[in-house]
Amino acid sequence: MSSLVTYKITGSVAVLSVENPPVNALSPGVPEGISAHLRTAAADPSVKAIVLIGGGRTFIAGADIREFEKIHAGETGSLGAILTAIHDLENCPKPVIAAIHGTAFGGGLETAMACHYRVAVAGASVGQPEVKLGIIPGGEGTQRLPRLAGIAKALEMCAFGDPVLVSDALGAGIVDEIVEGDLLTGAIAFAQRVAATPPPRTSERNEKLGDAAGNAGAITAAHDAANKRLRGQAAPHAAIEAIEAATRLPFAEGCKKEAEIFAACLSNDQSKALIHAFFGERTVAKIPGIGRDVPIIPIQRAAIIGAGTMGGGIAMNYANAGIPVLLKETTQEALDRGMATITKNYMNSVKRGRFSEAYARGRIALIHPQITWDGFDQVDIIVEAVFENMALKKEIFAEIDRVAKPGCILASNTSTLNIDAIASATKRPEWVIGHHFFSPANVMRLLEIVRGMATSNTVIATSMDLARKLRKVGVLVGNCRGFVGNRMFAPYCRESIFLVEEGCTPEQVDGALYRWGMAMGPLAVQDLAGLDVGWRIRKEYKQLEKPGVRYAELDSMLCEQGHYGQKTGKGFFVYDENRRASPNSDVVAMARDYAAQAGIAQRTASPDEIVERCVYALVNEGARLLEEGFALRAVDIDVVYLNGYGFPAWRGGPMKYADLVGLPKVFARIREFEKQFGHSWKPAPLLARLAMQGSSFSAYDRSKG
Ligand code: 3H9
Repeated sequence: MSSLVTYKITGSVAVLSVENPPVNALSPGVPEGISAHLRTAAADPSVKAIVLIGGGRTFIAGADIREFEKIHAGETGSLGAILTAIHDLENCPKPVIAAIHGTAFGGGLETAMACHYRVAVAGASVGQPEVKLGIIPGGEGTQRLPRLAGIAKALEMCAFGDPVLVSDALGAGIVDEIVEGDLLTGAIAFAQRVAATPPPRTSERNEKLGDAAGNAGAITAAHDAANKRLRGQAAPHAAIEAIEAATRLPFAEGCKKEAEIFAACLSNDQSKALIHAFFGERTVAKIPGIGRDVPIIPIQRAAIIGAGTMGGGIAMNYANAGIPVLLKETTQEALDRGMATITKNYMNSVKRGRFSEAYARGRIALIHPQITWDGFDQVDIIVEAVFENMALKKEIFAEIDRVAKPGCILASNTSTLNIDAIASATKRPEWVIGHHFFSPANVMRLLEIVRGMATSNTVIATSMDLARKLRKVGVLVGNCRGFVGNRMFAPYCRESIFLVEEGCTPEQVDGALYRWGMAMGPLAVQDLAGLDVGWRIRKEYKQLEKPGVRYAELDSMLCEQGHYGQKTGKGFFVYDENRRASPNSDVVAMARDYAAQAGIAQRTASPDEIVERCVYALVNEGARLLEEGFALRAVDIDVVYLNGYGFPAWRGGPMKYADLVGLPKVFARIREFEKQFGHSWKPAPLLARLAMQGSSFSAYDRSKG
């Protein structure tokens, strides 16, 4: 008998408990165990009813997503047993009660819906999150959920994948009762109450379905909402299609339709990309060589230096995590400005209904503004967030080295500067690390954690743990110019400007990438960040530019005319007072004149070429970072791009996207670009090697070469 599902009898009730930590996924052995124990219970005359519960912290959180990866890799997954268990549950002649705590997600909710009743504890949640993995419910959820909760609720849950709290699930009819106190005791009591009544089957309940004509409006509205909220994704529409089938087909035929759509989604690249993103977010937390035995410093108090846009946003992150934070500026005026922005941001969230006013005030009270170093000797971490100037940063680190207590982490929010050089201003470089937040720091999920030469394992492990507490995705990266994200972003931006210099309009360039799935086009992003940032850096490093190499000039030309992007109202686009963009015809004329003078041929590039030029520039630089060891794995690069740069998750991230296109194809195209555009397109040696071997970035392990 399966050890993944245990069997116990309490009085006249058989209790089946799924014991597959950490989340009781329906891995091979679990559905088989459920089916086997159901047979035992059905055959035992002393058993009058059955409870299905999850051991540990949750009910069943879904099918085992690793099985989908196996199917993607061409192996056979074991999903058939899940459907068998679902049928066995519903067809069981004795009432089966699902007892839910934690999460009943995906195949877990489908299992619960095949039971005859569902009871849950108050903190539990249910959901059909499959669309977040690029698939649809495949355990007949698209046919049972509308029968329990009605079409509108089923559309919302299956097309958008967000979890539903038990109180809401009770109102919707998904859950029959909320249990106060111990779940198992409550479930057994419920089972005893219903033991004598014939078990109701969800598949036979048609009263909430309505008909195709009556549901047409809701179906159309759901497609429209999916186009807006989940632009470019196929699975939400597929889920809507499966639910629509429930409105016009008998249950068994609806299930057949669901199976067809499920299989089509599973063979789609979008599911490969989204499953890669799901595991990627969890993989980046695992740092080779830093195990669970490395001690983590509890961060109870923090301090931030600099109350500008970044410093203020970082302070909000700490406050949101309940960590009191000192916020230091050099003048009272700058401090007041910083605190006013923080207060405004919190009050905007109150207006939008995200926080209550009391909650926002409580968070603001955790931020202590000051112009002195008072209390800096008490904190567990100091984060420097002043503007990018090495001399200033060194001065600050020398000072915090003097004031900080031993064992305090000294972090810099630098986005480009050398962490080792900053650490050299202290006598404790092992305590120095980069914490590169992304703007707006209270919104963007990415935190690049930059390891210096001397940074200790404890400081790294604490930073990774802290990232999670701050609700960020922490990615450990090496110390090179621009680290992972910005080093790759430079060639991406370069190509977008080259394309304009060659005759594309900014609307064509940004439009192609936006339609491809990027959250914003690259030129609009540069306008938002401020064109002057790159212009100033470029002037500082002018002496490093190589003769005979083409550099993007149009952004510098705009800056020389005082056009820095959104902040001056003009850049690659023109901005009105509401920051709405419209075309800047001067750019096209400027590009034409510059191209004539620099001998750059004018041509039109197709949307495909625009995407290839920009995205393959990311891939080529990513391959270099990977080979040089500045990124631990290809997936770390993907997670950086998915969480910090608006790269569409359903394309997997730049490296996964290249794997899905096929590295030989990407390599061949980059060689063509090299012939056409020269030196900047020299293929990364790792890309060339993996393409020749027919391998992939995902399979690459630097330690094995
Ligand atoms: C489905 O059900 C399709 C059906 O319709 C088809 C039927 C035929 N499988 O997130 P955590 C791992 S599709 C395998 O850190 P938390 C996770 O990788 C599925 N592994 O914990 C991690 O491993 P590691 C629908 C899974 O407490 C560990 O468990 N269900 C699965 O922050 C802990 O995870 C979903 O999409 C899984 N299903 O959050 C639910 N789930 O320690 C996906 C987790 O090695 N899961 N793992 O890094 C979640 O949303 C969250 O994990 C959950 C817990 C909220 C459950």
